[in-house]
Order: sequence, then C-alpha cells, then structure tokens
Amino acid sequence: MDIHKLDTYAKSLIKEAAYNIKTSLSSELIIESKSEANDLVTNIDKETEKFFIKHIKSDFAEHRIFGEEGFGDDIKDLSGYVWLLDPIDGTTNFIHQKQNFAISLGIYKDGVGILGYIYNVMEDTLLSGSLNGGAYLDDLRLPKLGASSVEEAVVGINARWVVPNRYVHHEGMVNLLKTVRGTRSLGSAAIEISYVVTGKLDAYISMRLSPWDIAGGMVIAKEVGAIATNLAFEHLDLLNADSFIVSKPGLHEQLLTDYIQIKQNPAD
Ligand code: 2AM
Ligand code: CA
Ligand code: CA
Ligand code: CA
Repeated sequence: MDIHKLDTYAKSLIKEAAYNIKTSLSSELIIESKSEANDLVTNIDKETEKFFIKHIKSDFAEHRIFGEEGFGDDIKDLSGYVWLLDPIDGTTNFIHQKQNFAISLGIYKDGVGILGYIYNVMEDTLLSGSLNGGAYLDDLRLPKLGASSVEEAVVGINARWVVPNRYVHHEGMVNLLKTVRGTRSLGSAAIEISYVVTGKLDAYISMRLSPWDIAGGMVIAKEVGAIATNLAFEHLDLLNADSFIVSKPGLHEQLLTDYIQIKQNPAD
C-alpha cells in the first residue's frame, strides 16, 4: 500500500464529508440521546460515518473501520488496516454552536498509527500527520513542541473532572487547577488534541475517551514530540475506553507524578 496514495484518498474523503456536513447545517437536525441524556447523536453523525464506510469498503475491501456510531466492523484487535473514525467529534458543539467540531480519523496498520487527521469543519483547517513524516496544519509543517512548566501551562480539561468523581482523586485536581496559568474546555477532544499539537494548549486531560476520539490525534501528536498515555502512565491500546493525557514532554510526567492520581481507570 502506497502511504501517499492512502493519504491523498483519506484527505479527499474528509473534505467531501465536511462539505456534506456544512450543507446539512441548513436543514433541521434529528437529535437522539444515546446511553445518557447528555450523550447526543444526530442523523449527520450517522450519515457521515456511513459515507466513509461506503467509500472505504468499496475502495479498500480488506480495510476495517472502527467508528463511534457502530456502522463499521466489530473490532477486537488492530490487525491489518483499521480506520478509527469519529465522524463528528464534539456533537454537543455541532448541535448548540454549529462550530468547534471535527472529523477525527486515524489509520493504523497492525496496531501502528500511520496516518492521522483532525479536520476542524467550520474553521476549514486540516491537521494531519504521518508516521515519521511530520505534522502539518494544512500545508504548513509544524515544529516540535518545547518544554513548559505546570505554572506556565494552559491545560484543556472539562469541568466535570474537577467535580469529585469516581476516576481521579479530587485533591490533586484542585491543586492542579490552583497551580496552572489557566484552563480551557473546548468540548471536542480532537480539537483539544489539535490545540496541544499546535501549541495553543500545553496539555489536554480527560478521564474517559474512546479510541476514535484519540486515534488520529495520537499519530499527529507523536510527530511534534507530544506524549500521549492514559492517566496511569500506561500505553493506550485503542480497543477500549480509557483515561487520556496528551502533553508537552516533561510536563506530561510532572502532571502525572505530582497532580493526577487515579482512583479507577475506565479501562480496568
Ligand atoms: P463526541 O462529541 O464525539 O461524543 C466532550 O467533552 C468530548 O468528550 C467530545 O470529544 C466527546 O465526543 C467526548 N466524549 C466521549 N465519550 C463521551 C460521552 N459518553 N458523552 C459525551 N461526550 C463524550
Ligand atoms: Ca458521541
Ligand atoms: Ca468523540
Ligand atoms: Ca462523535
């Protein structure tokens, strides 16, 4: 498989899917809730996932798709080529703001991330990366990230993780919030990862994300020297939901050692 051809193909699918999503904004959305009342999905999330699957299956019959909305394959391992897709990351933003949502895609070969994409649909910017090929914001090659201290850091974190919860010790989180320069919450994991990659955030932390939220971002993040693990400092297997941190090197270790203590990991 020619990685450049696959890259060109994936980019054209993403652009077409994004065009379809933008067009859909002029018609009324069909909104349903999934497991919990605040876990929403729309007809456009579903149609976008189906759009990718239709094309990938017809052009790369042996490739498998691991998508949030469940129209892809039943994935129990990452052998061969697997496309990890979140058709709309930030569905709540999509519904409420009509902005700040992204298509998140990672293409993995035998468990190794080879191509990653985060397309900010309304901003019309494509962040991409390929294994050992660097990270790009559209056509601009991104530099490696430098160091940052906790005191100088702006950290992406959802406020719900600072309210006492079953995953993480509360005291450390409060201490973190008191120490950092600032926190931001954007409502799209993929966009928050893209902000770390482009240096707009120094770290992004979540107690629970799914493989399709992070697969594309992880390929790109690696190319700028960012470190991504779960909050127990372990490798992410991309088969199960897990906690997540992506950060500048050094800061990553400092955050996990001095501030974030896990009570229960979603993957356990
Ligand atoms: P989604 O929009 O694709 O569901 C919101 O803080 C971020 O967390 C989004 O990236 C959202 O992705 C993700 N997320 C993952 N699991 C979620 C869940 N069960 N409910 C809401 N958001 C979830
Ligand atoms: Ca969702
Ligand atoms: Ca998501
Ligand atoms: Ca989604």
